[in-house]
Amino acid sequence: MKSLLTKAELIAFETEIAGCFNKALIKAPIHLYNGNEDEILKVFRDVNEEDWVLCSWRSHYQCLLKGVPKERLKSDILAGRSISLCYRDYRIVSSGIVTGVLPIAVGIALDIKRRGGTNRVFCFMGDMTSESGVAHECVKYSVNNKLPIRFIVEDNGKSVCTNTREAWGLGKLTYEGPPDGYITYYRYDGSKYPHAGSGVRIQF
Ligand SMILES: Cc1ncc(C[n+]2csc(CCOP(=O)(O)OP(=O)(O)O)c2C)c(N)n1
Ligand SMILES: [Mg+2]
Repeated sequence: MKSLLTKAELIAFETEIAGCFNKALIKAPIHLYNGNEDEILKVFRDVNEEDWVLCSWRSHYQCLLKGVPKERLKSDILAGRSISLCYRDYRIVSSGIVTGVLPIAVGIALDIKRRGGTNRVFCFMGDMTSESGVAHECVKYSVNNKLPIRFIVEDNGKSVCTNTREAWGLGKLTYEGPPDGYITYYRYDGSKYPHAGSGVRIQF
């Protein structure tokens, strides 16, 4: 089996970054993960080196699990790049724009299919992103054109401070449910960290 970082190592990395942020060492936004370690590790057991991983503004775990060395990642975060970490050499693309990476993910998957490649695209998105028109178009296009892509919907119930289900009048999210070949959905409790930062108001 592939050797991935452990749950404890993932949590320790975010804890270290939270500490740096609270000491005002990072003069840019950061978004931290907590509570989704078991689920994201399960996803990454299926991700290979040649696969592409597309992420949102919250992507430290994906970078670590795709193989970006901890020190390189930390130095990029300290340099203010946490919300848009991109590593061509590790096939990772992230964007701080809500839905920004979704059409890019679909484009990469279409290119792989046209070239007859065997690698795949893994595209992560939050619950609110998953209810956007862009997400619905991207999933529909990918499913109907049988693209080599998997969408991972990470549901923390919120978009910043807005309750996603209340906002849309939904009892259940559109893609909520067991894995179906194109969508992997999981719920996690992200309440340890606020939407951005790590809980302490920093004066630079
Ligand atoms: C186009 C655009 N609109 C608004 C924002 C501000 N914004 C950043 S994250 C976010 C919440 C998205 O919620 P969700 O998709 O559930 O992701 P989560 O952060 O909860 O993982 C919003 C509205 C943005 N970055 N880009
Ligand atoms: Mg959310």
